[in-house]
Amino acid sequence: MGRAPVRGGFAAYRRLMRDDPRDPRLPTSPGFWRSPLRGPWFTSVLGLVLLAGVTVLFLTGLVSYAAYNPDLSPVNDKTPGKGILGFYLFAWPTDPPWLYRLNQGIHVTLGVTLIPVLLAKLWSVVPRLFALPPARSLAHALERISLLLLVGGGLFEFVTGVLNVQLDYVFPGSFYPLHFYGAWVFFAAFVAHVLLKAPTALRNLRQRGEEKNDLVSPRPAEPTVSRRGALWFVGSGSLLLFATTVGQNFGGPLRRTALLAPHGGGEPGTGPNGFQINKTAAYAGIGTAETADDAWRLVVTGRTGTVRLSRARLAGLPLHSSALPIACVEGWSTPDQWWRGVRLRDLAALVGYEDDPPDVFVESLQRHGAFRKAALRANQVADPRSLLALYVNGEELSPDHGYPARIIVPAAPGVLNTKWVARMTFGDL
Ligand SMILES: Nc1nc2c(c(=O)[nH]1)N[C@H]1C(S)=C(S)[C@@H](COP(=O)(O)O)O[C@H]1N2
Ligand SMILES: [Mo]
Repeated sequence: MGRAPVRGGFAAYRRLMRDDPRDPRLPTSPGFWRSPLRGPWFTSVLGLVLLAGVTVLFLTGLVSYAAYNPDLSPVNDKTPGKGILGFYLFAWPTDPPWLYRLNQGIHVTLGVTLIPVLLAKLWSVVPRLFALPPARSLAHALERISLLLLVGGGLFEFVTGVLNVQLDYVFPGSFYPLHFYGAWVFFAAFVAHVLLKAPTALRNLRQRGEEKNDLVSPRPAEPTVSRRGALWFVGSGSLLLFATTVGQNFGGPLRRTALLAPHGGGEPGTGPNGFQINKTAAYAGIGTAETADDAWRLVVTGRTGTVRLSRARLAGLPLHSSALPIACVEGWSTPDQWWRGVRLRDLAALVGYEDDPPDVFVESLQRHGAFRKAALRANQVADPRSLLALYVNGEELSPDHGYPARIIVPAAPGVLNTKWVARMTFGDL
């Protein structure tokens, strides 16, 4: 009993090597693949959808990476070995304030929506994965290697992306390099593939698939659905994923439609602090003793030395309001919240930078975790909407949203909006 599969496997292997690789019982044979849906038209339609979609994913991904300002300071840089792959980095702007929210919303929502298209595309060409001989010529060998990078890279990017969005930090600290380097491998193979295949794909579309190719089964089974029907099926799957994901880009009732958005983290509850929480105070190990008024001091260092400010002193400084969202790399974002606090550039002025705010290095009370410190660039410090917030929506910050004080900067990714701030060091980084 237990040995049967082994012998079966061995027998199959012998058939493959000695007898006939065209035996239709083997996946190496075209006759093994019987779906009448496979063919040039079906593959080309899906391929062209992916051509547009993957290009947008790649570009929004690169932009998202630039938003971390990784070239500013090693603490922001999750991929220190990137070398020339960081050629395009630029100083992330503070306008429009919804820039990161839009970019990352598109990246994650589109990525999730394309999953059925990717799977259908892979299914449509799977016979080629098994085709023998492995290579007919050097050119054919190179093409197949590039296909392995394409398929492997594509699956890798979708899987790491979905895991990061759904399970948060399954890759402690290493999601960024994996997803970043994976993206370059995938996209390089993707570009090569597009250059090779796009002319054929366009021709196939014009000819409505009348032309035959190796994807067409030589002994097709009875169709149970038309090719158009199958495309509708894939499209409906995408639509369903879209409809159950897109709500995480919004607040209120729309957020509740995001059935596929991650759950089980901090429950936002209701009231002024009732918007999405990334890491709770409890998770970050922030206790009430260290945030109490008599214990907590903000330590600000700069050109003229160090000042220590109690929360009462901070609240006595000129306070300003700005309406800004929180937008996380994981794709969720909140609508604008009303933050109130001290301008970052006023804090810079306290330590000797009256008219020329420099970069700042921000540290949290939090002792462990990748996001307990971040660097902000001079343009972010100088923006009058950038605050060390004490209040949100007319109330004290809740512990989960960063009490006693948190950073909020327009257009920046959520990770730069450090919570439970303890120390700010101004000076060019
Ligand atoms: N100290 C600290 N600050 C932090 C984080 C953290 O883990 N620790 N998470 C960041 C991330 S990734 C996001 S998206 C925002 C979320 O802010 P919110 O929980 O108030 O919505 O906080 C940021 N600030
Ligand atoms: Mo985040």
